[in-house]
Amino acid sequence: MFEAPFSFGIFKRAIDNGLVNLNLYNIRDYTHDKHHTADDYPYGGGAGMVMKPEPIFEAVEAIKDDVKDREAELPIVLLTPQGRLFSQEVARELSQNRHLVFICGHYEGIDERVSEHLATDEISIGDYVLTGGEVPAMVVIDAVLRLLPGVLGSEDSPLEDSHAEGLLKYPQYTRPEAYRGWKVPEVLLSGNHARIARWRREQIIRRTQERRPELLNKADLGMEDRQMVKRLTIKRSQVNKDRES
Ligand code: JCQ
Repeated sequence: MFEAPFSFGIFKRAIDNGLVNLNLYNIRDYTHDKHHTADDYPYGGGAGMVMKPEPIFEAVEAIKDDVKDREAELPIVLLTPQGRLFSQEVARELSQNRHLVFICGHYEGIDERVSEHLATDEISIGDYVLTGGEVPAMVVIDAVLRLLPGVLGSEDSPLEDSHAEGLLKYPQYTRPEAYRGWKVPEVLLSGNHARIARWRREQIIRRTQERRPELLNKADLGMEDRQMVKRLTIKRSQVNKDRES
């Protein structure tokens, strides 16, 4: 499951250039019985199986032994719907570590002693249920890797992402100038860079207010942006009034 996403493009290059290392540990390899049993019935009854603690503890202990760099902290991140919600801010925080360990659960859940006594961090990528922690781990790894120096060609481009500053991106266009009759906004062809910058900023604010209003309250906006929010809010309430009448 982990091979394909990191075998192409930017991440492949980062790995080939030695900027990052990804090591996979199979929890089943740390079982001791003939059938490599990693799960068992839940105490107290109920549907589904629960992952046993011993192979997970032993796998993580093997990782700790393999990590030579004893000075560095070793966060043990458990991907679970019960974790704190993942965000760009959490990605930035995780990206400060030399090493990260991700535990991917499966089945109906993991024995609670893993979260109590082994994991140092529990992260959820959102309020939905998946069949395992692998895809969430890939999401987190993707978001963290692209923040590491040198992983994206140009070193400072992650900061330019509008989601990095907590707002949605402005609409983007490339050639052709008209496609099936749909024209690129005239302002982008004007060559007037000040006008283009103003238009983009207005689009950012407008779309964020329409689609993700909660992001606007969190973002720390400059004076001009706050004035733009006010203007758009007034315009919108006027539009609504016109509709009602
Ligand atoms: C992560 N949002 C959803 C599935 C059990 C820890 O135990 C389990 C983990 C999973 C996978 O994680 C998610 C998830 N963030 O479903 C079942």
